[in-house]
Amino acid sequence: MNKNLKKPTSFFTNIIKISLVILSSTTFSISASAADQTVEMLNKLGKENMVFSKKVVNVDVGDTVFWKSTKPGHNVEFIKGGVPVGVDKFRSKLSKDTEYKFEIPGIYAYWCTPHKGMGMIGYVVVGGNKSNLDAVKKIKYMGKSKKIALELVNSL
Ligand SMILES: [Cu+2]
Repeated sequence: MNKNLKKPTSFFTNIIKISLVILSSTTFSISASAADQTVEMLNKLGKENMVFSKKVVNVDVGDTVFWKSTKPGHNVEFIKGGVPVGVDKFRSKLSKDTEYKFEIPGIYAYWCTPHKGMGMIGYVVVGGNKSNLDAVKKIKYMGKSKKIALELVNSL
């Protein structure tokens, strides 16, 4: 009799063990996303007009960047040729919060579509990978963004 009872007991013990493993890995993945970043879309920051609150953001692979539409009229658009190979187009709606989960390492250059010639540009560096820096340096910026881009790219 007792021997027959042993099997179900160990079966349930194993389920508890497996559940604990799943629970602990879930906890780990929550803490691993602590490097997520939030960038605000602003009309003014100090002496600057039309800016992202952080122009350069460094994240790990798998992290998400959130862009907050603090002031309306802005968006986020990845610049053609300014993102790692294999990354799809990304252009968010005007005046809306948006987010992007970065899965491919490298530099991501982006701008706000209406203000791309007014210096409203930004960069996300994923996984510390700068292998596409030469391509990013070749981006043709307009107006006020030219000088700002040059300084930012040299600081990456
Ligand atoms: Cu803008």
